[in-house]
Amino acid sequence: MSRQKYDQLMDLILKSTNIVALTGAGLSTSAGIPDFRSPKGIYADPSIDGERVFDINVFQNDPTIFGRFFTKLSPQVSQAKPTKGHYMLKKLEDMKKLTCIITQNIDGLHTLAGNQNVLEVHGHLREFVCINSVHHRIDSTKIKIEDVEKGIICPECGGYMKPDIIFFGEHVKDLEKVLTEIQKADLLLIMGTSLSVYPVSGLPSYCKDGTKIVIINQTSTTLDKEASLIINEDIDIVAEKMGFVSNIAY
Ligand code: CNA
Repeated sequence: MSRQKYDQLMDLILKSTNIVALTGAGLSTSAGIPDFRSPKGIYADPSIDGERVFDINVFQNDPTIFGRFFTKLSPQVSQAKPTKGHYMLKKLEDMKKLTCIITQNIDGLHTLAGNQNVLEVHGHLREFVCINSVHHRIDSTKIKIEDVEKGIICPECGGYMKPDIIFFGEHVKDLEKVLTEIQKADLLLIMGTSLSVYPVSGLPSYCKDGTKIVIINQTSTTLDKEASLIINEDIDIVAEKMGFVSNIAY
């Protein structure tokens, strides 16, 4: 990657006062959590039925398909630590440049890195919630992972419980706040997402006129034509080359 692209990125950052980051699974691959669509991603695993695993209607009838997937994913997430890419965003917040992170990730690593204003639009794994009522919740630490495969039963109503993440067919979280934040952005920093999941893929269209869009992603995305700058590179390398993570010990 030419140095010129990093200089362009720094220039855009320095000229901005309200950066909003829109992040996806690519930010956490170097932490050992696979993404969906890369060659080694979750959808490439033949033991996982990618079409049905996050389908809420399937889950209601048979929680074991998701349960088998979760049993694999959960240890990967609980052992993961924030990456250089996460710390780059923490640094931008400390510099009073970054005002919000809108993430599709469910791994909680932005918060672990110390960022304050994180909107987890696809939810998180910290709690299990009943499919019948959002008020029936259990702290995930109280759930034995080996029980998830056969289905966790809600102690209040007997329905199935799932982690508080969004399945296909459910509404994303915090949409109003997300739109407010994105409309304030003067720079939208898109990192580690193929932008192929709706409605997040449509969020950049809510930016006000003149908002710059930067994409840092290993492969092309559906929004490349709209971007002021595209860096097709490993996010951790970008974070290092930009000098944002020099003080982090790994
Ligand atoms: P995706 O469609 O798998 O896209 C990920 C993108 O990241 C791909 O375009 C990759 O090329 C790119 N990428 C992977 N590693 C790197 C890297 N090191 N540096 C730069 N780019 C990289 O995943 P999306 O996030 O776009 O899709 C949204 C889904 C994925 C959401 O529903 C998430 O909940 C879901 N997901 C989340 C996690 C997590 O929380 N860590 C893991 C897997 C899936």
